[in-house]
Amino acid sequence: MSSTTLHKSACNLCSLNCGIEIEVNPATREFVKITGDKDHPLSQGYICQKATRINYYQNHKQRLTTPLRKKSDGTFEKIDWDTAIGEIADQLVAIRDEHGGETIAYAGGGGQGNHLGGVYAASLRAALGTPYIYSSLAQEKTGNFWVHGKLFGRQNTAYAEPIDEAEYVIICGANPMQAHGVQRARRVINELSRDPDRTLVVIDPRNTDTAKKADIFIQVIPGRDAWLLASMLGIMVQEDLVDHQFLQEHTTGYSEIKPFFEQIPTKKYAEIAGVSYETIEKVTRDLANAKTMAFRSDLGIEMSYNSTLNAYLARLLFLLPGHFGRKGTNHLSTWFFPVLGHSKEPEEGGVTAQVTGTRGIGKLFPPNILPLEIDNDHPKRIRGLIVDSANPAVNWADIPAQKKAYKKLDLMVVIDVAMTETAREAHYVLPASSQYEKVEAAFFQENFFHLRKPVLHPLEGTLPEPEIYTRLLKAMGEPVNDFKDLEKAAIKDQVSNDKNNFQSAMIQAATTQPTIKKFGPIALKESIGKTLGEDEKAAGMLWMTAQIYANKYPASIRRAGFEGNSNQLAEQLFNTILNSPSGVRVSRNDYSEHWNLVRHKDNKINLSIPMLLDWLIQLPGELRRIEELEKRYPFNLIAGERRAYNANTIIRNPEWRKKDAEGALKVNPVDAQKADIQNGDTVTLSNDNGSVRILAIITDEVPKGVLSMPHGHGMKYEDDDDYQTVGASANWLTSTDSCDPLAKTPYHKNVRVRMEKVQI
Ligand SMILES: Nc1nc2c(c(=O)[nH]1)N[C@H]1C(S)=C(S)[C@@H](COP(=O)(O)OP(=O)(O)OC[C@H]3O[C@@H](n4cnc5c(=O)[nH]c(N)nc54)[C@H](O)[C@@H]3O)O[C@H]1N2
Ligand SMILES: Nc1nc2c(c(=O)[nH]1)N[C@H]1C(S)=C(S)[C@@H](COP(=O)(O)OP(=O)(O)OC[C@H]3O[C@@H](n4cnc5c(=O)[nH]c(N)nc54)[C@H](O)[C@@H]3O)O[C@H]1N2
Ligand code: SF4
Ligand SMILES: [Mo]
Repeated sequence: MSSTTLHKSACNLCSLNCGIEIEVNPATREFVKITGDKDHPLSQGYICQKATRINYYQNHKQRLTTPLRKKSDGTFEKIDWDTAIGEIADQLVAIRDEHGGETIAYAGGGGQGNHLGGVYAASLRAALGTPYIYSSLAQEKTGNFWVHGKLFGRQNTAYAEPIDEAEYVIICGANPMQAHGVQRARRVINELSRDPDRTLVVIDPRNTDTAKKADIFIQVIPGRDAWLLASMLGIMVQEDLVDHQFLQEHTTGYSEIKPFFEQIPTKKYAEIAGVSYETIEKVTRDLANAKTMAFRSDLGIEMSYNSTLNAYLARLLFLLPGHFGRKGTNHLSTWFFPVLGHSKEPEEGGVTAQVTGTRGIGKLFPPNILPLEIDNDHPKRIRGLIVDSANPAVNWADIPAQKKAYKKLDLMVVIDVAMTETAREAHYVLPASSQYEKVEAAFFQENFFHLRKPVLHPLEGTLPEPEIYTRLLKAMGEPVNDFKDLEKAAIKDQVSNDKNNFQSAMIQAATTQPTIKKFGPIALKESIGKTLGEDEKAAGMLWMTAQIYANKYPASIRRAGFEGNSNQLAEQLFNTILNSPSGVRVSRNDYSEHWNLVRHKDNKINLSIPMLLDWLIQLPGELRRIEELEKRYPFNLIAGERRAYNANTIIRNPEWRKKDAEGALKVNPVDAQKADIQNGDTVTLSNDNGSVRILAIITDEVPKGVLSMPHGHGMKYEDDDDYQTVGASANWLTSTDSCDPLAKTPYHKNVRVRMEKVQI
């Protein structure tokens, strides 16, 4: 019997990144057993059923083990790394030099746990001279970020929703019992549900596992949240339930927004939203009077009609009664490892997309415009596309439009661990080492950072992304070799236990080597990184991250137990991170300092966003538009439900699912009866964009006229010689232009369709 080894890491299946312990058989590279890591400061041993199946991500038939190049007949041939890197670098340089770097775009950015590579990708983008990052985040959260930019002064303010600490909790358009989004979600929701002194309100069109735990379930009509939230704000303003002292101390603009909410016909709007007026009147009064109230929202209002307006109204709902910036309320925080930026508005000179003129938000561009930016004859259309850690050909809107657009590209490169649907569209495919074969990091949680050490050496033939980007830059002729002085200084520090040589060398390099800024991560990887060992050298860049954070937030770091001046704090942080296999709390909040995090000059929240107030008064017109659509198609498809066995498209082998293998469509009994559908029948969903076939299950969890299908299905998995598609991807039915006018986030929760039974 071969012996196994035990390693700490994090689950990569959702953004919580719970701590896990993996028992590995080094001989076979199999993950024999996965349990929760009790030492993880946040997850504390909690995992959900999905994490135990990570071996299906790590080991499967579609793992890539060699670079591939597409031949003229559309099939792929294996090529060696040097050839692949050399040819891709030449083609990138050729596109940049002939058409401009801005005609090359980067798509992806890490999914749920693959992030360190992104820093090195930034060096490649800098060398190419392109600001264009298309990201899955920009099909969900950018409306929120834009609103944060207006309210708090910066789009990239860290923002937290502590539903575990609040007395009154509203969950709107989120299903933490399945999708999590909240640490130890099932425990937190169960505790909330059981506690007679706390209240849980759930707003959802579907009677979800979370709704079943609620004290009050508000079953809104899909896509009508803007009317519901406006009605609640109307009640709040008209009954003067706002906290005037809070508004005076911490906000500006209440007098400007007040008239808009004084005019809301609250009863009519409740009726449009399909909810009981008495219920929302009670909820509004109670939330205003609660000692603490937290509000959690997610895709249910981000991927539906009026998405950016929803983000604004939802925030006013807790800001007006003063539930913000205290323990137990939503609040701002700090990022140790910032993944976002702040984009200026187009009229302030902010970068816009070349063809459609779309604004960037948080320095990201929305997937919904990507096909439009490629598939046209504009001189600045996208000609080169690098996709890393994303599978847009299944996950992003309008699969047919994407496939058509990709054909128009001069160069498409996909960097992935698996042969995905997107990889099949590419000219070159580069095999990455998995998230358990390289040093990686998890940091989406507040005040927290988890450096995940490799559990295995890279699978033969694969490379970690930091290495891929470094090689590409070298092959492009960029000066990324020139860091010997830094390396010497780092080694000197390591040997002498003195930490000053490296810092002085970095200061020196900053003045003498102008490229250090562009290639900083590589410089750190190749110097201080080398002292960490070959498999972990990519973590070298965290040295700089720690310096910047310590410089900005020394008091927050000290509250987490670190000591000394900002240099000492940075060194301690860096070393503690390197030596904490279960992750580290890097800082702690003190609410007395909270308002410094609001980035407007007066440190006050700016409540008035004229563009969204205009939108608010145009809701009646929006209703007419929706009603027209509803006439054309009888059903509202919620296209992308999170269930027990889906995890975006991170796990490809369908055998990982213990149930719901096909990802069935949920149909209300009345609708099923009308269309003569029995449990297990196959139905066709169709609209102008396309059609899919899907298995139906009948349940009153969805109301009449509403269908729900899961996200994360419809992948092709190799089965002997056959490629099987298991379940359907909703994105055959979604269109690029069915999206929010401002943030361009898709209306995936409001896909209008017809449903027919497939006659056999
Ligand atoms: N099991 C599992 N967990 C996951 C993922 C996964 O693939 N599988 N993916 C992860 C990712 S990337 C994300 S972004 C999160 C998303 O996490 P969530 O947003 O919590 O999950 P969803 O199921 O997409 O949608 C949330 C809820 O919105 C409701 N909804 C639909 N339409 C409307 C509407 O018009 N109004 C309101 N108020 N609600 C509506 C749905 O019924 C659903 O219950 O989940 C993460 N967690
Ligand atoms: N209709 C509809 N569409 C949706 C949604 C919906 O609700 N409805 N949800 C949307 C949401 S919220 C999201 S976040 C997106 C998710 O869509 P994507 O951003 O495409 O995310 P994943 O499916 O997680 O794809 C991650 C890819 O990264 C690869 N990968 C995993 N580990 C590594 C690694 O270490 N290195 C590299 N290079 N690659 C790796 C995986 O093999 C996979 O191909 O889907 C969106 N699409
Ligand atoms: S909640 Fe998310 S991170 Fe935690 S175990 Fe489940 S899928 Fe993994
Ligand atoms: Mo997501």
